[in-house]
Amino acid sequence: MENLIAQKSMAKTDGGHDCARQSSAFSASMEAGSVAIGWEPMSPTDDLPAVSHWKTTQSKNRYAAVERRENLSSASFFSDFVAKNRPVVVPNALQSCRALSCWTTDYLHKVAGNRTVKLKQGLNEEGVTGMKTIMSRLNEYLDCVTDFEARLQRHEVSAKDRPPYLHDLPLLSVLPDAANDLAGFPADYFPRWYQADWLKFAQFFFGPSHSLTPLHFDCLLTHNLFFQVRGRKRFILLEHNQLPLCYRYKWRWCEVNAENPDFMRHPLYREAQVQECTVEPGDMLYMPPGMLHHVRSLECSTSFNVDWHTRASAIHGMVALMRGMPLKNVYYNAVIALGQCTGLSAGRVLPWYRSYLNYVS
Ligand SMILES: O=C(O)CCC(=O)C(=O)O
Ligand SMILES: [Fe+2]
Repeated sequence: MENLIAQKSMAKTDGGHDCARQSSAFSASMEAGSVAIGWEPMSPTDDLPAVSHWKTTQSKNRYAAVERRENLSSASFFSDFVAKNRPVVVPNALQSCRALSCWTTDYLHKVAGNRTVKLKQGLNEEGVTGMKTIMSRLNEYLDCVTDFEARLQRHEVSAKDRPPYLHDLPLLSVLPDAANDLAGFPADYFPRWYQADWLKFAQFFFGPSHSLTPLHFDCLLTHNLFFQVRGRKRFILLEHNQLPLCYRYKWRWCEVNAENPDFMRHPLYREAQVQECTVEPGDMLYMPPGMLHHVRSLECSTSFNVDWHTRASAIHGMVALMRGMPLKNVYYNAVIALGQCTGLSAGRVLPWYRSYLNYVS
């Protein structure tokens, strides 16, 4: 709440459009027992230094670049990248989807503003141990993000003041009509088993500049196709075999701060082989199972992804029980393996898998 109070007092001094109205709306709705809850600042030591410094230090390309392949056919995608566990960026893969132009903040207000959404607060360089989830009306959240972006431009706030992150929610729960906006989507990048129902497996992300997902791998050891719709994101990537150098905790997270590693604290990371890419609106990024990724929004950003299995990766994901994969995750992998091996369609197995899509690990 302190953050909202701070924003409120700043608002008084500059008198412009601000979070003051939202903050009082948040407080009022909390008093009324509504689901909306205000958010708090991260501790001053968390996360990034002042924005201007961050911009100069973090926009440098310091690591090996992930391969970029324009017009990659789905056949080459499977033979050259999926089969070889290699990441790739396909620029403009979404070029024929109208989502690229229409998924603006105004549009989200209009089509989904009244929905209640779950937000993640405290995803920062310190990791995920301080993370909380809070509920908000989407329109109040969008207003706060808009306000934050305006203040950031004017250098009145810094990265650490950013609002929470709408992170990893089922796309159709936010935008039930997304299919219309994604007509022309290249679904042949998915295995045939997913092609009719891929949208039901898609997860949505919307967040302010500087939003961060710290270093982790995807918890079911799925393949991941990530689609950038608006804004840019920087991915720092490491192959799964680098995991012993990254100081893992809670199954899938790593202590290392991939943007600014502390080699005194994490000396093994000195040897790590690191790659990176920046995805822009329309781009698709493929990450093979287990690839470690640290993701920073360079601007206010809208994205979605689909975690998917082949038969082989689903079975591999079950065997990962021996390596410490939580039982719950093994169950989800078993559901997908069962569907793919018996011919039960993706749509038919979805009821057993759906809770994974709402699962916050
Ligand atoms: O975009 C982000 O912040 C996180 C993306 C991610 O972790 C994923 O696609 O698995
Ligand atoms: Fe991820």
